[in-house]
Amino acid sequence: MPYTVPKLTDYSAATLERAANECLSACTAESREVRTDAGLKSFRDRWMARKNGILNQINDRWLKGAPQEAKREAGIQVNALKARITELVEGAHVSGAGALDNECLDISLPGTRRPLGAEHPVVRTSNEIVSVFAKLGYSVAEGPVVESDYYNFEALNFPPNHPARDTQDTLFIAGQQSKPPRERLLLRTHTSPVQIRTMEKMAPPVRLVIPGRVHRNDPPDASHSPMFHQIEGLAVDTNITFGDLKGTLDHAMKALFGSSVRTHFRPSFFPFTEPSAELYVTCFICGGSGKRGSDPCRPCKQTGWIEVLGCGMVDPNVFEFVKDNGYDPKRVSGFAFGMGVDRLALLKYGVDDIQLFFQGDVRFLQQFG
Ligand code: 2U9
Repeated sequence: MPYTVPKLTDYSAATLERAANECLSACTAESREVRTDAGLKSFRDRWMARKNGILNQINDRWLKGAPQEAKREAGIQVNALKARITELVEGAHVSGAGALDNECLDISLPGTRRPLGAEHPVVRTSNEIVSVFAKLGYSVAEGPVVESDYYNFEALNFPPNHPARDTQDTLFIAGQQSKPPRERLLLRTHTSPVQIRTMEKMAPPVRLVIPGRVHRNDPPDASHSPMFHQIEGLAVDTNITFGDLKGTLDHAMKALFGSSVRTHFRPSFFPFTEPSAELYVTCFICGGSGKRGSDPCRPCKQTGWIEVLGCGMVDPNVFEFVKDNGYDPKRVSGFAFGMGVDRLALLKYGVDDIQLFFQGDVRFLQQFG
């Protein structure tokens, strides 16, 4: 006989407890008899339905029906009972043969493939470059993407109205006008601030390689993205020379692009290095001939040389900002370099549109799996 809610003859604690236990064991028994999904639904409705569910009937008959002096005890018992019943009903599931039908797994069906994915080509290129310098004893440093004007520009020898500031088209954080210029926050345009922060904390000698995301207010096109990745490096010690710079970078390029590549340094200018240079390597696509078979080599624009990075001797003015921590330009010297990782990944993987790297299109990315 299915359970029905009895009218209570008296509202003593003992009677209420007995009635509650009787109700609970009835619900437990019924929950074990659920064989199908439909059965589960009708079981739930029978107990929980807002209109005329058993729990509702208990409310009406036992709570509302209780005399004033028994209301408190009845309330306690009924609420405790409702909580247990609710737990039971929500925990109920199809059991026995029906459950098996539901639970039976056709192992002949193909499994759900969980593609593992792979390292993003830009990340892989970045890690390859970092590991070349790590093998040379360089430590990896990282820092905040939201930087202050001081660390992104001033401490790097960009005086306040230096034209290079706007060439770098900086993305400033809004609502900073009230702050002193050097404290204004911006999205870093290079990872160089990390070198300054590190030199403030670490006395020389220092060997650093700094990978990271940078931002410039550049309109996105096939070779520009407002967000891209850089790797910069810094070596400071007593009498570091331009020769050390050339030797280190020549070794690194051979480690990255093959021992046959040759390097070439062309004079250049950066506010934070003096003298400065751009480093070219023989094109690792056409081997330096500028030709791929009879076709012109596009990556090196038929020059046979590919520009990889900018570099130079750290401008002594930069050391002035960290002099108190042992970076006395009369006692130490250093070299630094910086490269755009995404551009190298484009060349390395023969991709001709940087946007493809950031659109998250798995059909494109899984090629690098
Ligand atoms: C300190 C001192 C010197 C970092 C350097 C470059 C040259 C450079 C560009 C490469 C491609 C930026 O992404 S890019 O457009 N960077 O050419 N960066 S020297 O010089 C420093 C950095 C920090 C304290």
